[in-house]
Amino acid sequence: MQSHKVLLTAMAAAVFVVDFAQAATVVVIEKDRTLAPAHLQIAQGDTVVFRNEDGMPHRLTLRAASRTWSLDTQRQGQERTQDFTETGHIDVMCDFHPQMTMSIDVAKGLP
Ligand SMILES: [Cu+2]
Repeated sequence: MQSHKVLLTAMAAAVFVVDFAQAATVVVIEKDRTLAPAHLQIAQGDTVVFRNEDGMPHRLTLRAASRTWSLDTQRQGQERTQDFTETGHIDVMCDFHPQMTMSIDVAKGLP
């Protein structure tokens, strides 16, 4: 009985470690021609889901120091998922609505 209890404790500790190291997923909402939040601080390896809750299509372009790329056009209700594996600052803008901007800072992840 005692060894059973020790095993369960070890398993609980292992689950905690996995949870702690797991990358986070953050949702950015596109609504009323606005990206919210306007600024995001995430860690290396995190994922951002851009969700169009607007009544019009949007297409996001992301500019990092090393590259610029665009996500596929999003119609109402559609999502685009982006993983961020490199640290640094990224400016996000909608190609159709240039006033629609936000920024993301990717910090170094936990070792
Ligand atoms: Cu747009």
